Amino acid sequence: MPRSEAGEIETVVREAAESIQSGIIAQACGSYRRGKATCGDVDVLLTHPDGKSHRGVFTKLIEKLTNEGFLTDHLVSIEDSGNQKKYLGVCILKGENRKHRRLDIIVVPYDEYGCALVYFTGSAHFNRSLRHMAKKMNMSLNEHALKYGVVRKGNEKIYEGTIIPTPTEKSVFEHFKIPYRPPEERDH
Ligand code: DGT
Ligand code: MG
Repeated sequence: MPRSEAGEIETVVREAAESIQSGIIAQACGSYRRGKATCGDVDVLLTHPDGKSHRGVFTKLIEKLTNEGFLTDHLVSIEDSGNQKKYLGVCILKGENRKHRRLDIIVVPYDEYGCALVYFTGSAHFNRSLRHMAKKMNMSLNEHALKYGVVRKGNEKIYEGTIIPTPTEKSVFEHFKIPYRPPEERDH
C-alpha cells in the first residue's frame, strides 16, 4: 500500500487508543517508520509513558476497532510472557475503493519500549546485525530487553545475563557504542 494509507491506518489506531486511554503513544513502525514509499503491512506499537496505563488497552482497542468495522478479520492474538500483547489482523479504512490491509498491533510496557521500537522498526536484516553484534559483546537483544553478561556455550545460553535499562531507542545504540542510526538508514 502507499505510505499515505499506512499513515491513515496509524491515525485510526492512535485516535481509538487515545479515546480509551489518554496519553498513550501509538507509532507505526516497520517499513513505514523506515520511510518506505510503499508498505506491506502496518505495524503499530503502543505504550504508555506512566508505565502502567498500557494495561487493559489491548482488549478494549481490538473490541472498539472491530465494532467500528475497521478490523474485519482477526488472525492471531498473542500474549507473550505476560508483558507484550500482539494482534495480527486485517483492517479497512472508510471510503470508496478501499482495500483490506494487514495490520499488526503490539502493546508493550514502557520499560520495554526502547527495545520494542528497535525490533519492530527493523528491518529484519538490521535486527539480525544488531543481535550478531550483541553476541560478540556477550550481550543479547530482543523485543523486550538488552542484557549484558550473557554466557553462551556454543549456541546455548547458559546464563541469561542482566537487563540494561534502555529508556530510549538511542540508549540501545549507545550501549552498542555505535552512532544512532535514524530509521530511514536501517535497511541493512
Ligand atoms: P513490510 O511490512 O513488508 O513493508 O516490511 P517490514 O519491515 O515492516 O516487515 P514486517 O512487517 O514483516 O515486520 C516488522 C518488523 O518486525 C521488521 O521490520 C523487523 C521485525 N521482524 C519481523 N519479523 C522478523 C524476524 O523474523 N526476525 C527479526 N529479527 N525481526 C523481525
Ligand atoms: Mg511491516
